Amino acid sequence: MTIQSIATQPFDGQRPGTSGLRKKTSVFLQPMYLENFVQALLDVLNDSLAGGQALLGKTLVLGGDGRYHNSVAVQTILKIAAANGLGRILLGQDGLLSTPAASAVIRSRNVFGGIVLSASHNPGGVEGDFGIKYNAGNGGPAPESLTEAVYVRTQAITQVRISDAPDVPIDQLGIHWVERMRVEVIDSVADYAALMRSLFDFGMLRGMFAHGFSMRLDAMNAVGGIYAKAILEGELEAPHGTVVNAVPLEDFGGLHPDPNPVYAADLVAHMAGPNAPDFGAALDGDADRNMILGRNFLVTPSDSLAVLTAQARCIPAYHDGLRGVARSMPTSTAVDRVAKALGIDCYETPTGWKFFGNLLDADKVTICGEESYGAGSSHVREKDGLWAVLCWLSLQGVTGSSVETLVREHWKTYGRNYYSRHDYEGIPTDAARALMVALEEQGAAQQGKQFGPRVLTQADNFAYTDPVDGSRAAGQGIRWIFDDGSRIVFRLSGTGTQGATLRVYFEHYEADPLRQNEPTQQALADWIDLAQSLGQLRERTGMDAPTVVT
Ligand code: G16
Repeated sequence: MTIQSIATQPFDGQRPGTSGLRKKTSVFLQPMYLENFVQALLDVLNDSLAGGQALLGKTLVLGGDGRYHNSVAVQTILKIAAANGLGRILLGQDGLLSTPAASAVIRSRNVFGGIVLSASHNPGGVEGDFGIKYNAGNGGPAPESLTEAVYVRTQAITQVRISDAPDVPIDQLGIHWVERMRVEVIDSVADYAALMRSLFDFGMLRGMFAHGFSMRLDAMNAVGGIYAKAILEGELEAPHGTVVNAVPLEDFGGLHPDPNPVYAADLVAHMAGPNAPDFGAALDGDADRNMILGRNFLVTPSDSLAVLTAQARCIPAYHDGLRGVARSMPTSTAVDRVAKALGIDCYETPTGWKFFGNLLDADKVTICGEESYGAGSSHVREKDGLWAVLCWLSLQGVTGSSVETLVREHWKTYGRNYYSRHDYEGIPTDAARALMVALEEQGAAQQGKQFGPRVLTQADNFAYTDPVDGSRAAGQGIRWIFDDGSRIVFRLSGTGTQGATLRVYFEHYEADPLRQNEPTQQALADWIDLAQSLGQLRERTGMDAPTVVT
């Protein structure tokens, strides 16, 4: 075994987006592409302490969502890590760790940080996407200051240090070695399952299934299957078959592992059918996203966050109440009303889980959530799909109410925030940038004007100052806010890998219980028309209609 220095040249565009570096798999398959990025990351981490030896002897967690190239990438990273002086790697068995489980392992074992291989909800396979992200010692996504430093480093890289050691048998639990670096292959589920046991009343949940409660969890052939099987069918003794699409596959069996009504259409249909179970849920590629359904009833992520906040005391971990809550800017303001009623703070952050990290670390918030099917709490520093499922299971167990009843009762108490997101995918990048400039100008020009029964009172581009460290993030999405509190928000996705995706978010508040039962698109029709006419979306995107509506 020897450590080699291999000459390399920078690749363009290795700048991490909303959540790590995500590209087409074919891009990652280029010789040295992954190697360059990992070396740049380790260089930056090394330099983070004076003397430039920060990583010497340190431990990193490593694992991924099991998509195509996962196991090859794991071996490459082990060899680069060993050549760069790491002391130990905690590797999920078979190279598997969900994003929340990686966060849990980093925290429970108190290690330096971790590398997660995932392109999240994006499709996998040779034709699909691949990704890599770094999580810091708090278990959360690296802050932008670090990812930006890594990007800068990728643009100046000249060599990669790598061992020529043989591959590690990553399927075998226990201790292996690469050079002088110890590789501990750990059970991918154990730390995470122990954490869930500490948060929820597993005895009560087990009792629900023993008394015939039925559910279907669609793991979408992704890594969440191993966690859902072990916890739901294993520990909670839900009937065999409760978890479907439970075996992680390299191409997710051709599914697009994004838990929303469009890509989890099978589950939605099943929940509307004659044999629908009491409760339905789906997870995404790396199991940090979730979708919640009742019988023939879909819960929007924004409502899910609001209901969880209102009912958190049903769950043992939150019996004593919440410190505060946070949501990303495009997420509906439903949770704001709950926070107000509870007398706790509610923070509005830019899109991206990394923005919740400081608030959680400073104990300012306990629960966070996003419109993009993400929710989580202070138990880790990532969103956590199965945690959200266990929360909803607990709510149903403690209250004896169905998902639909819980949501309808919530609307009666707090009002309903009708909410929808329209995506326009695959817009040429330059056209998308020009569109955003035009939308910002248009908003400014129309501010103060009347549109039907309402006035556009505020039009701006969202900027955020972190209340903990004072860091600032500008240009985080264009907001058109009306005098009745309704909003249209425009932003470009930070997770796509092809062209640009425009996301348009619509929100309208309805306090009157008699007007809370309209179909969502109908209830939002005024705003959808306005976005079209003022924003000239058809002309500017070249598309007659959004490609995805959720
Ligand atoms: C990532 C981030 C989320 C964020 C989402 C938004 O999710 O972790 O915090 O809400 O991206 O994506 P976009 O920029 O495309 O709207 P994930 O699940 O892809 O890691």
